Amino acid sequence: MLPYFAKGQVIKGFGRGSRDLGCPTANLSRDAVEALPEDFKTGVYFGYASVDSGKVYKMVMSLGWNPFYNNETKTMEIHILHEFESDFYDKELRVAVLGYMRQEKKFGSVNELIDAIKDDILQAKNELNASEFVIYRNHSFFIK
Ligand code: ADP
Ligand code: RBF
Ligand code: MG
Repeated sequence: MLPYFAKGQVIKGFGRGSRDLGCPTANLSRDAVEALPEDFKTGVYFGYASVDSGKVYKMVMSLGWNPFYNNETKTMEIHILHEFESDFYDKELRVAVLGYMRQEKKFGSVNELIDAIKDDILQAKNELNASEFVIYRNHSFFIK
């Protein structure tokens, strides 16, 4: 199943990523979620992403129903490991999904979720330095 390449528009969610978790996640449009193979596992992944064919950055992705919040729809949410100057709603987001880290969990408190996300980011940063993954930064998928 991996690597998996996806692209779609960035849509509006509930605004919880930045507000509650201190971790903004760019939510991909429904067509991107529907294009996923049926047996594509929900959970937390790492890979690379670009906005509007700009620079390619490391990313972490959460795919699923956000059990902590009991979402009714499946979402594909990408946190890019880069500080952006402004929002990028409606822009085109491209992601190369390269590795699986864990299942989504229903944590007992928002702080446990925040700590888990911090660990995911550290793990992703490390894993993505491996040469087998670094090559994807220059993959033709990211070139307009
Ligand atoms: P929403 O629920 O609408 O997805 P979030 O609180 O999760 O709201 O914030 C996501 C938005 O923040 C993205 O759509 C994007 O426009 C913006 N954003 C800014 N920096 C980042 C980043 N590093 N990674 C992902 N999104 C970011
Ligand atoms: N939501 C969960 O309910 N359980 C999780 O284990 C979980 N892990 C996540 C890991 C990462 C790296 C990210 C970026 C998000 C994760 N989420 C998880 C999704 C989170 O609840 C969601 O991004 C916010 O609710 C904002 O939409
Ligand atoms: Mg979001």
